Amino acid sequence: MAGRLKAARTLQLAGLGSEGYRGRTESGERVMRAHRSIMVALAATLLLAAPAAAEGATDLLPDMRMAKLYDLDLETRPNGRVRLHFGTIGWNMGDGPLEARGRISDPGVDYMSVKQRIYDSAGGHRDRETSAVMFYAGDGHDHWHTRQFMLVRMYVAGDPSGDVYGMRKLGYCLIDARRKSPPPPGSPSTAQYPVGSCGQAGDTFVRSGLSVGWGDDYPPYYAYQWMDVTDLPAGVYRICATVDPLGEFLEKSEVNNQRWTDVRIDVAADQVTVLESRMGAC
Ligand SMILES: [Ca+2]
Ligand SMILES: [Ca+2]
Repeated sequence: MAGRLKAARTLQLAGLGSEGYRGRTESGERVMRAHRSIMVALAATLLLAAPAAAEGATDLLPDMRMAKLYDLDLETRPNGRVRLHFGTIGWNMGDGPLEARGRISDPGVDYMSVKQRIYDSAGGHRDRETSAVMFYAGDGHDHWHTRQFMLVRMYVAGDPSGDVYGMRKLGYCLIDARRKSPPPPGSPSTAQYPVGSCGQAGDTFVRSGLSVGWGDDYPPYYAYQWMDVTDLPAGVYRICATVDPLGEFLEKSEVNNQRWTDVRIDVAADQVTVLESRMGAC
């Protein structure tokens, strides 16, 4: 594992990034800058008046769930700090895609406001405003991310209100990186939100998402897929992972977004052991 981590990190340092090139824009999205404020106001009005779905049609909602954290491992850095690495995947197991459409609505800001596009059974769709935002990161993940799409916290097992020993708010690009096996009904066999969906610097519109049965996979060697455990006393800890922790995206079920993983960590012995992992409230 250590060798793989090292090799992967070298790639990141070389500027290649772990996720590679992602640079797609939607044609025609750059036009009418001068009319944007008017367009935004008009869109808001239309949204208020928009029906939930065409008559007789039902929403095909996404349903995010946390996969098991994978490849947990300790890494000692050259400066002596110790990191607990982990891989995360959020699956969409719903009836329709989770589609996040980011747009810079004001030339004066450096983030994108995000709308969720919800498709329906009649072949239509509607867009709903969200409080989510996308930000651009050039840390080897050179594309736009939906901020805090996943939250990972670690505390002493059995003491959820006690001290937090590690926390990550993970921004996600949201692409069809991996298909669940076996896939659920309605899962497209090819990625509908491919590498490149998360755009590049300078883009003003991004259409990213997760198809049914697909997940965006953030392996343990990606940026921020670790917590500093240098001074952590040996013991059993619970890692609580939540997808869409702020409830920004509408889903078929909002109560299945958490998974807990109990791990025994002994930094001095260079050991981390997964004891149990289950989907459910932490
Ligand atoms: Ca869910
Ligand atoms: Ca949600």
